[in-house]
Amino acid sequence: MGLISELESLAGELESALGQAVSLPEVEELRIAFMGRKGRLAELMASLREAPAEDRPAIGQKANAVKLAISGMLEDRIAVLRAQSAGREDFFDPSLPGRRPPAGSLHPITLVLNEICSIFEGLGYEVVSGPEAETDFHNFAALNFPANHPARDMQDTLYIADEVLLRTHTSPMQVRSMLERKKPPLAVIAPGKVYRRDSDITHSPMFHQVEGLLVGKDVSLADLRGTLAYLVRKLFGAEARVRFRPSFFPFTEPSAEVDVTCIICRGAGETAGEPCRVCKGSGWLEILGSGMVDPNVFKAVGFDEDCAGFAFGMGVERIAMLKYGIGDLRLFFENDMRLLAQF
Ligand code: 2U9
Repeated sequence: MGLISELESLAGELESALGQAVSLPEVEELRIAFMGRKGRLAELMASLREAPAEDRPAIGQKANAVKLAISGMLEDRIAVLRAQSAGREDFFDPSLPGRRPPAGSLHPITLVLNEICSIFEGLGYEVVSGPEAETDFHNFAALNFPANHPARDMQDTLYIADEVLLRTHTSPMQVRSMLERKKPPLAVIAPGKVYRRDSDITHSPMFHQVEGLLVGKDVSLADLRGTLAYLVRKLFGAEARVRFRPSFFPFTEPSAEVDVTCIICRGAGETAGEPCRVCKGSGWLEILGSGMVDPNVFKAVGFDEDCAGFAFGMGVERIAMLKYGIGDLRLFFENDMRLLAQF
């Protein structure tokens, strides 16, 4: 580009930069950048020496005109900004760009809840939600908890009245779904808040669960295993494997705790020759409880004795800690922007 056209485009550049400048310091910065001793104009003038002698007068003339034009533009902008800041609160410049409000984001627990729900929606499950204050029947009795079961104790459960409590799991929603549906088949997923009389570094009095229930004919433990293997591969990646360990819950028989291959050491049990710190060297992490629905549960909701079903439940905070590498449960409840802004 010739010097003349470079000089011409300088004025245009400053004009658009000034349009963005909303404060006097910004205008001053532009003045220095364009008209300062080492500014854009000075730079162009310095190369005047290299121009052919016969072109120099024309270039010099152009340079003077541009200098005049850009100092005029700077002065005009300064005058506008001064008028604005001189207490004229009614001053409104419709050409100024709007200020973008900071965008929020979803809480990591919500992200994991949504992800698990959509995995099961893809399998045809219906997402159900309902009351957090529940009756003893929906939370305990229908789920085959005996009258003297320790979980029913005031020490473990938050009671509102004699027979009314804050649900200790989302299972009452599956009880409600079965009562509403009256007969199989049924496949529901119940996400939500649950409450327990528990509070220390690794327990919060409120936390989140996702539970699932599938009831039909000839539903087997193999269906449960396949479903949970599918879930962990969606959640943790195609390499993730599951392992079942025998366990006990009042509402399932048989019952199993489910482990996934450690997401840090991928099941090896060690990283760089040291025992893996996340799985403590075992190569496995516990993430779920599950089992075949106990016939007593079907009896309580009036389902035929010959139906069969599986159920499972998981703590969402635990899954989110593993998935995002969050080491402390309390971080989920403190609403510290330094954590939340990362999602
Ligand atoms: C009905 C029948 C059966 C839901 C199940 C578990 C196993 C389980 C825990 C995981 C970690 C709770 O958040 S946690 O502490 N859950 O181990 N839950 S089977 O079984 C049901 C639910 C409803 C009608």
